[in-house]
Amino acid sequence: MKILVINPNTTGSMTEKIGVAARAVANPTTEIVTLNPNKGPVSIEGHYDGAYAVPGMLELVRQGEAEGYDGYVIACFDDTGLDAAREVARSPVIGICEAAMYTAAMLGTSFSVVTTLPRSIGIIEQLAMKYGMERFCRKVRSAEIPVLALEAVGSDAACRVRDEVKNAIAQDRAECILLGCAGMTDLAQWLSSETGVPVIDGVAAAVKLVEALVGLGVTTSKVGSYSFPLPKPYIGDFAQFQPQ
Ligand code: 5HY
Repeated sequence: MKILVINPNTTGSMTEKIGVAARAVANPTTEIVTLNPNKGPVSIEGHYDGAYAVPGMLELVRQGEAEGYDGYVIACFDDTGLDAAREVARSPVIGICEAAMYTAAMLGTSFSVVTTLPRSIGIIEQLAMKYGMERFCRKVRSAEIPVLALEAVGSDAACRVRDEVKNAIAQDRAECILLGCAGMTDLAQWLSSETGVPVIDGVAAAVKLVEALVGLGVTTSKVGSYSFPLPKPYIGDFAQFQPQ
């Protein structure tokens, strides 16, 4: 099978890191392709960035459908544009936040999330409610680091994430920890061994869940919420995105 893993921001080093994590867990027969849009924010820190990441991300999903991809991962912990992507795709589309939450809910009775900036906390709390995970989610915490600090060699970002993970275990009674940013994907194994607690990386979890859905032979339902977009004119610069 062929899975397209999309980093919706436009930072290539993060896309490469995501690709390494995805290929590390993929089956040998699964081809992983990682892409990011050539337009949009270099990082997604809040709703406005997220909104302007969606057009470029959707363009990649539409191209993926034309090229016959079997499934998609949206590798941003805000699950940016997930529902819209499911409208344009028939193949399964999984966001890394939902993948991490569903996975953690099968490993313990509670989890906490450690994300980057405080402004992302509310977005992830809303996703927990959207996915029916509020009874598992103890707390969404911030390591108080910009997303791109995770790309800076020698930064203390990883240590700040580790410290907040330890706080979550000690203070929230969290039985699992979710890494609340795709840029943290390379920290999961280290933090799991440091803490003795399952630390879930949404990128890896999403890849395995896409493989599972493809293996089941199931695709996104196109009879309701995720029906293909209705053909209509889009005016101005967005004419290129209008549904056919
Ligand atoms: C992400 N931002 O996974 C999100 C998470 C965050 O550019 N990639 C981003 O920290 O808001």
